[in-house]
Amino acid sequence: MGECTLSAVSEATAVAHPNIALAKYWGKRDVAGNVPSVPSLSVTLSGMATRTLVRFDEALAGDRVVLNGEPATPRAHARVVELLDRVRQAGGESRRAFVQSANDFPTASGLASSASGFAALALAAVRAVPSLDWSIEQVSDLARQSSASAARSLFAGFAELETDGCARAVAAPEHLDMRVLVCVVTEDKKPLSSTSGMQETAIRSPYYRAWLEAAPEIYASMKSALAARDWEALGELSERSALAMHACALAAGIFYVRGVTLELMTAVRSLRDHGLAAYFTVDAGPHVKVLVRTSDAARAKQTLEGTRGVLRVLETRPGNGATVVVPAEV
Ligand code: 2P0
Repeated sequence: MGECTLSAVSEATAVAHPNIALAKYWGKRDVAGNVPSVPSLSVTLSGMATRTLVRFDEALAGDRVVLNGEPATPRAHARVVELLDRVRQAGGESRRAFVQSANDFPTASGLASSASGFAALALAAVRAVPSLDWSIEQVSDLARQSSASAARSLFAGFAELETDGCARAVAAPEHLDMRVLVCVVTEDKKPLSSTSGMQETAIRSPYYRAWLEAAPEIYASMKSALAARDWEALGELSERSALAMHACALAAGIFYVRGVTLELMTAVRSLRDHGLAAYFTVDAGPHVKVLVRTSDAARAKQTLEGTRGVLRVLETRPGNGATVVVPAEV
């Protein structure tokens, strides 16, 4: 019997932040192993967070999962248990767990809640098993198996996820003077999960092959632009990646964008026409994330807030990776 089963209860709480892919991942090379077909490059954001407690407890007969104050749906419960089972298997752990997780932003809406959620869950679960002494790369690999984008949220600042499934940090948060204005346009959950959207795209989009060719080129150019701190190139490549991803999905009949999404994209272009170097990106949801320099943030925010259909604009910036917090901070 392992050391971890000696005590009745062991727990850890982790905080993780969403990350926004600037060079997008869309499509899986290995569906069962959840390995992406294309490399991606992201920025982890402070200003939005998931907080997750995992408590292994001898007294529990089964895993109990509470998400945002409610018992998890059967599907969410199953995804959490799958991750816990991997941790139990690796750590010789037999106890069931109580999991409590909450986001301070809308869930499953295209704001990368699965990225921060699975990053926080993976870190808390691993650190709650005393016999597991995993590196952050191992925790990232565990998170990736549940949600590929989550692999990137373990790392601070700019991170990448390669097609071998490995994620790593590329540049520190302070590498670039950047704000990300997250334009929230709905509190609703998205009608189609990213996982299903990707599968449908791969099967039905006549442009899927073109995406598989274009995405690695965009990623490689973006990595160079980031290294060179070339703001305009980074911004243009971010737009190109988002547009290529959405065009590819759209051709398969999958659209995450709404009217307000297009209005915001147009507003960003208009800001640029007026000399403000703002660039957009859009994930698997209708919200628009706008990249601006710090000195332009207030002006851009005002324009975006004034666009009809925008509920609010969150000002975020490149931030920390996932961390374990002491219970007093919870
Ligand atoms: C990304 N997205 O690179 C892309 C861009 C959304 C648009 O990864 O199937 O929750 O669990 O690996 O990671 C969102 O999908 O999907 C995502 P799975 P995930 O951030």
